[in-house]
Amino acid sequence: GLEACLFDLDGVLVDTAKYHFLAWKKLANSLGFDFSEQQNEQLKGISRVESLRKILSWGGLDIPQQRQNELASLKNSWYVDMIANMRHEDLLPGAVELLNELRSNHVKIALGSASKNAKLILDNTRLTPYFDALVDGNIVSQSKPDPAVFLKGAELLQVLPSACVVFEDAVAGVEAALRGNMKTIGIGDQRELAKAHLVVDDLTHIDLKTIQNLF
Ligand code: B16
Ligand code: MG
Repeated sequence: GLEACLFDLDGVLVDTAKYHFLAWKKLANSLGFDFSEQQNEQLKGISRVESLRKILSWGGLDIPQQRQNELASLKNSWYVDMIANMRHEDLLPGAVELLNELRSNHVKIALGSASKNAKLILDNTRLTPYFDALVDGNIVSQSKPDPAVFLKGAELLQVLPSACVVFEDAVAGVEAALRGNMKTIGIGDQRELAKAHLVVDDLTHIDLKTIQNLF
């Protein structure tokens, strides 16, 4: 049965996916090209360096590693400016209600995010106290769809992967959860996230009962 819930951050608990998109778009535009919202789906859940590599390939640009590092830092500085004023009120609908219900029912909770900015966002939105374990891009370098970020979370919580449910908005994240032998709930578009065990628009559609029914 259910023992733990593992949450992705961007696009599941907080609405930061739009800021990643805006910052990457600004970078691409500064390099003389653009990319679509459809292409942006492929960047969700993917690490910063991997994202940049994909974007540069879309623009047909071959850029030396040193310059790539500078571009990644530049994008991050824009992104950090955009999230600097995030508050508790910026959490996605249903997030706090679900976290409260899980805590009062003693379901363990971990974060499984690719982001190196995760701690900053959790602190600004006052979510940190909900988590029994935090796994982010500073701890795990393998990018989703590699399951490492979620397997590490299960390990820290001392639960089996098969007793975990992963909440994800990214195709790569759903794939990572499945490869880790975990149940997964997709947040977003049904067609995009078809491989998930269940897909909903947002966390208001989820309570403990819905999660337990997956087992
Ligand atoms: P950063 P998640 C991911 O977070 C984002 O979905 C992805 O768009 C981003 O590139 C990645 O974090 C790295 O973020 O640049 O802040 O280290 O969805 O896994 O919580
Ligand atoms: Mg995400």
